[in-house]
Amino acid sequence: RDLYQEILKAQHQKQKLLAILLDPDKLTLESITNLVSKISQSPATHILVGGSSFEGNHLEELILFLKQNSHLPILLFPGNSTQISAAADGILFLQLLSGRNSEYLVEQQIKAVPVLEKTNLEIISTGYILIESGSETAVERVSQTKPLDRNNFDYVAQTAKAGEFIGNKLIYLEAGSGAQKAVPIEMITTVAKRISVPLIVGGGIRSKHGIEEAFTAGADMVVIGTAFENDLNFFD
Ligand code: 1GP
Repeated sequence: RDLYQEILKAQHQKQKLLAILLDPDKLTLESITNLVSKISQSPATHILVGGSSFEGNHLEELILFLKQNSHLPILLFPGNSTQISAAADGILFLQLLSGRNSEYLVEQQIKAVPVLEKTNLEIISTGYILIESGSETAVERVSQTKPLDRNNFDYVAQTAKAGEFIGNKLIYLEAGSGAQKAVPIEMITTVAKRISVPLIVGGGIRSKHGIEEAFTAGADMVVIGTAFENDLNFFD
């Protein structure tokens, strides 16, 4: 299975992708049975696993359980190099393009290499761009970086394009988990027009309308975390 080729194929066929983000920090292994059956009934096409702060405690168990009970591909969405498990299918190998902290531009990536070399994870280079969203988010706090101005569409699009030129295979526009305001729709349109690699959008999207708007604007994949965490019936 080649997850990136599947994403590209979906992009070309204009089939929109929906990822549910599970943060191991906020989940107990007891709650997960119910959660997995809800995910199976939902329109989700991917499961992302990760968070900004956890230290990878029950990551492996969580992923093994998900693998046994769901057919959806599982992509790691790591906050740092400790959040890697060989049990997943692939990893969004993130580079925080909006920030100027070398730790998240290259240091964590170097630390991850010896771990990744022992796995068969599909590694998908992803330019990760944090957008200002109303108040400080966990990504901002943990990475100690400033998000990009939510009104400067052109600079954000230029940053995304630089990621593509560097070799990022995906671009992820992130408002931050639980963000007050999601990524502006017009920004999604501007970035989607400028880049040719698939575009992921997430953070602060709380309604079906919000998901549809992001798709219409040009997002290839939308990520939903908090809305599903708070209401397991969100996708009903
Ligand atoms: C966070 O983009 C994801 O990295 C999802 O955000 O929790 O706000 O849905 P939410």
